[in-house]
Parts: sequence; structure tokens; C-alpha cells
Amino acid sequence: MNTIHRWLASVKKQVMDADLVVIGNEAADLDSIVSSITYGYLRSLQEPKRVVVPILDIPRADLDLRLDVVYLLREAGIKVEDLVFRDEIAVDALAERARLVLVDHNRPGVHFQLFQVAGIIDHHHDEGEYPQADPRLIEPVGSTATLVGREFLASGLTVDQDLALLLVGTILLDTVNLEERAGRVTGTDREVANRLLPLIQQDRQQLFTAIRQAKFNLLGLSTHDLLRRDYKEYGFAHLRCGISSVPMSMQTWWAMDTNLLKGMEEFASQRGVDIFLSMNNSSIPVFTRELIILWSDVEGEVKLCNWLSRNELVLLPLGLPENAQHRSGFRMYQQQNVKFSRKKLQPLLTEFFKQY
Ligand SMILES: [Mn+2]
Repeated sequence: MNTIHRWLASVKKQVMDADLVVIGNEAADLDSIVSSITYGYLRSLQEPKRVVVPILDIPRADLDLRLDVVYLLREAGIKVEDLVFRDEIAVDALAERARLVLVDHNRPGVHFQLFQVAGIIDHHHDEGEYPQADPRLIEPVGSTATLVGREFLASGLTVDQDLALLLVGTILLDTVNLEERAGRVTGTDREVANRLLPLIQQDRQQLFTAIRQAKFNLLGLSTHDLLRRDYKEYGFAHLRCGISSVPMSMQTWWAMDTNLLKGMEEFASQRGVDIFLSMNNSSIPVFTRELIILWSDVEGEVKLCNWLSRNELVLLPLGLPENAQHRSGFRMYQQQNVKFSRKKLQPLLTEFFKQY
């Protein structure tokens, strides 16, 4: 029997022979990813002689920051290694032979400008381009997955459990579990979701909760991912300073990764920064902030902390956990004044390094 899994594994080997590339938008959220692979699968079933390839418009390394996507793909038995990412292929060479189907957007992103647009399936505002596209299906529904699901159901082809799960899981996330109050759901979303739901084994509420929790759960991310998820770099005098903002307390982080200081050191050295800061915040039980400083200049570090404390930051030193006490250059503080975000800290640092 043909399945989306077998199809994905086979297209992976024929990427550069593609006739049709199906691409979601650059944010590569759940809707874009699921719609591109499911619509690509539909077209391949309808036109078996064509090579249809869905491509994700992000580097492969960025997928693991999207935990809702990782979760639903795993639930549906999709192997991440079978997917094709933008950074793994010669996009411009592919544009010479393949045409593009846009899903979840209706104007190509920066990396796919050279392609001829053959089709559009989308739920965003219609920018009026590509009148010749076929299909040209742009409707203001809650999720592009609704439109793909409707096409699948109308095709008479089999919609198996895994395929139904991908589509309906995405519709539920995008429409906030089909809730009227959230103002996202339309009659079409409800209709398609209600035809797909009987095909899956899972309870609707549980599925929605699991996907939504995954989306906002950082626990599955590695230290490296948490550090690069929201990272900025600054130049202060002759020094380079990197600052990560991490929405997690050190205590929670430590429970996940006892080697996290080593991870920070590696991250800082990869980025080639002299000073590395991690600004951690947590909302449970109340909003708190912590500041971790990695700087090999111990004297400078003491001066910096004094300076920050004099300027309202109010830093309370925290001891390093036992297994990290031998690591040099690290200081951990509780930041008593929680109003100082990275945006507000930056001018203070600029000021400090001017006279340092
Ligand atoms: Mn969408």
C-alpha cells in the first residue's frame, strides 16, 4: 500500500529531478510544513509520472526549534531525515527545471524567486499575483491544512490515519481547537476537521493540548538550541559580546543538562565572542531573572558586576552547582531588578565598556 512515509523516502532520492516543488512560507510553521508535504503527496498520487518534491524553507538545523512540528511529525510516523530542507539542495539549479506550488503563502519567499509559480493553495490575503496558477485556491479559512484536507477528501483517494492526523492536528492548532471564541475557525475548517477526526485514534482535546504544549515547551531543546533561539551580538570597544535570552530558570535548565556550562563555553567559542551572557527569565511561580556571565577576565568581571549593581540592576551572587565549581570564568547572579531586559542592559554595557 502506498503511504506518505514511503513516498517521502522515495522523493528524497529524486530531488534534483523534480518537476514540481511544493513550498510553504519562510516561517515554516506547522501549517506550512504539513500543508507542503500533504499537498505534495496528493499531487504525486494524482500525477504518478511527475516527480513532486516538498521542500521546507528553513535550514535543517532549525527544525528542532519547532517542537509542535517535531511532535506531530513523530506522532504520524514521519521521519525527519526523509524531509528536504532548503540548505541541502541547489535551489537555483532546481528552478531551471521545476515549477513551484506555493502553500500557506501566495508570493514566493526570497530563496524561491527564480521559479515559475504553477499553483497556489493559501489562506492569507490574496496579493493578486499569478492569475494563471492552477490551482489558485486562496480562501480565508483558519488553516491551509483545511484546504489541502478538503482536496484530499474530494479526490476519492484513501486518507489513512497518519495523513488524517497531520491534517487535523494542524487545523486544531491553527483554529484553537475549532473554538468559536478564538475567532479563527470557519465553517470549512469545522467541516473538514469533522470528516478527518473519525479517521484518527486520538481524542480531539488531547491532541490539541499536546500539540499546543509542544509548541510552547522548551524542555525538549538542547542547550545549544536554547542559546541560539534568541541570540544577539554586540561590539563594545574592542570586545565582542554575545547575549542569549533564555525563557527558563537556571534550576530547570540544570535539571535538563548538567553540562550546560560546557555547552555555553562551546557556544561562545563557536561565535568567537570575548564575553558571553545568558539572561534567563522564568514566570513560575513569579517573574524572575538570572544573569550568567562568562568572561575570562576575572577582574573585569568584578568591575562589571559592581557597575551593574550601582546602576539599578542589583545582582545577587548565586553559587555554581557542585559539578561546575571547577569551571573558571563563570558567574551566576540573581537579577533582583527584573525590569532590565537585554534591550535595557545593552546601553549600560556600552557605558561600562567606554570607560573600561
Ligand atoms: Mn497558515
